Amino acid sequence: MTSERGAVTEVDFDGLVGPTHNYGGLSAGNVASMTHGGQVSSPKEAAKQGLAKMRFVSELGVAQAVLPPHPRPNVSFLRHIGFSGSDEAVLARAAAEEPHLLRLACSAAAMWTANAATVAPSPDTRDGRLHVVPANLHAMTHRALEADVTHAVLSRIFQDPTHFAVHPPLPPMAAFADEGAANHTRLAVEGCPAIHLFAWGRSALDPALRAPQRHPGRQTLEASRALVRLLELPPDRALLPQQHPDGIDAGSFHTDVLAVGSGGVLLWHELAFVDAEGLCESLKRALGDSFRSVFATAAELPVEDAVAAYPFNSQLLQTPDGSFVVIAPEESRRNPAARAYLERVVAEDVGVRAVHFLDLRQSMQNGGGPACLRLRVPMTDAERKSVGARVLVEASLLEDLEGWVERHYRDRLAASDLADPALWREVCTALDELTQILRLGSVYPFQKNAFDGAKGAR
Ligand code: SUG
Repeated sequence: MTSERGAVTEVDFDGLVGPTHNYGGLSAGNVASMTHGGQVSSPKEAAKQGLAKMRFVSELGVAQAVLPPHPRPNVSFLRHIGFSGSDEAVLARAAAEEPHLLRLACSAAAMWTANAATVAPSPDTRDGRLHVVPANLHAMTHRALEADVTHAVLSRIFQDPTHFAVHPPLPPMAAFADEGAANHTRLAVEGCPAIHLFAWGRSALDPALRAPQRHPGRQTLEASRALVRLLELPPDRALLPQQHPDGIDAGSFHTDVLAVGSGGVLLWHELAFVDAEGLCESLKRALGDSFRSVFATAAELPVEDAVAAYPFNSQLLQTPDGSFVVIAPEESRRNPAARAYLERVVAEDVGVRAVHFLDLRQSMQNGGGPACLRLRVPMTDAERKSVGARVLVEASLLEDLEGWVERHYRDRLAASDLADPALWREVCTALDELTQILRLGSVYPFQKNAFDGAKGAR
């Protein structure tokens, strides 16, 4: 099955922040998550900040789309691990006996859709289709719970087999731990085939390769190799650099904490990858003189500042006039070294004309900046037309989503609220309504299986 190979335009699929957004302190190696664990969150503010970013991006003329939150608390998971009775009893028992497990089951981490999947667009693949591999997120328990619903949602959106192939996630095994597009960068310039970077933090099978010491290397080399095969990419258009172990140990749990690339431009920190010089040479060979990069040394931008302020966790967006803009978190404006680096990006002749700083504090406090909140899907016009749900953002959809958040979200959420059965009922009502707004059909277990329903007292 081959679709016509046409020009692609990037569509940014942002995760809509879920009604249980909270600070669970769940992600070892993610400095912000570890620092803010236990604090009171505001799901409503978080969702509004995310929607404001979507509005800003679509007003720049960049194609924007949305992916829905997952049902949380994950009552199915709690039942699977032995909590029984009515939904209320399941939540009460988990809260009393295993509060940490309840926090895992309540995480709204699916909002960071850079981790939803890895995508190869149709001009790059051998069969001319757009390929998607949902991430198994095996490295973190609260995130591994996302794979099934993500797979169901992406299969629904990209359901037309003439254009799309949605694969199952990689096997849920430590050797194939896959974090999705957060470790993947596609660089493409006029006149030569795109090149894909698949970065990894550790090898499951080759103990000789240096691994980080303090924090987990989430993505494996073996997973990255499997992705190249599944995405139908020619092996000579894929590079597999290692994430720098010192970068991971400093808090760069994903590549996108220290690097972002798009078109022919790469913004990166010296602790993003092992052998930065060798990688730069390979990219110049693959992309020619059109490849541009703005490299930050640790002397210019200490890694601690890069991890705290997230200047690389920016969106590098091509606007309709062909120039690029950077969407950076407000924290990067306040950090002098991060801000000076981004000013240098604009001053240098790499085609970036402006930096816009947005307030995403609720997400940032869990380690998720602008780049974490979006999955990039380069698509042809024909592919966009065949999307099987109302997820491409236009003004009326944004208004519908803003009204939906206003009606259903709480202003504040503390750890002690997570077992509140009313919260679970609110979530089911809200998400059921959302699937109608987005015309997604029944993608959630609680919609398919009365066993998990909000009403169900058994
Ligand atoms: O996997 N935080 C996410 C942040 C993901 C950021 N994504 C990218 N870099 N692309 C993570 O560590 C924290 C949840 C908590 O502690 O409540 C969390 O899962």
